[in-house]
Amino acid sequence: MSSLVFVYGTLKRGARNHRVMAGQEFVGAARTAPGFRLFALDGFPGMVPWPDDRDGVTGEVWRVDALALQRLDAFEGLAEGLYRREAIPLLAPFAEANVEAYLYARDISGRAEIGSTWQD
Ligand code: PCA
Repeated sequence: MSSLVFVYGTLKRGARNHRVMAGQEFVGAARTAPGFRLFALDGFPGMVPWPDDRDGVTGEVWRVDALALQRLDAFEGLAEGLYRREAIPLLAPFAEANVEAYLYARDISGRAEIGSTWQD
């Protein structure tokens, strides 16, 4: 059983925590549909739904196996309520695909907005 996951931050290729993706399959570069924004947290980004957004967020789609998904959930602090994993809409060629992403689950008030793309 595998899943498609959109990564937009430190899990991307060349980024700081990319090793967590080891052994998984890069599917392609992707952008979310409008309606999401990135905020700078403590050295990593958080993506949140943002109805006024027109640009979406850039990232990568990966196919991950069930064990890797568990590893990612632990890494992203799901149990601590840091992020939640949720299906999100992407633009073509992934518009019809069921793809999940880690949305920041805590309060972003006071955090700086960092546009559409995270650079490590
Ligand atoms: N890692 C996850 C969420 C934010 C982060 O730094 C990612 O790259 O998608």
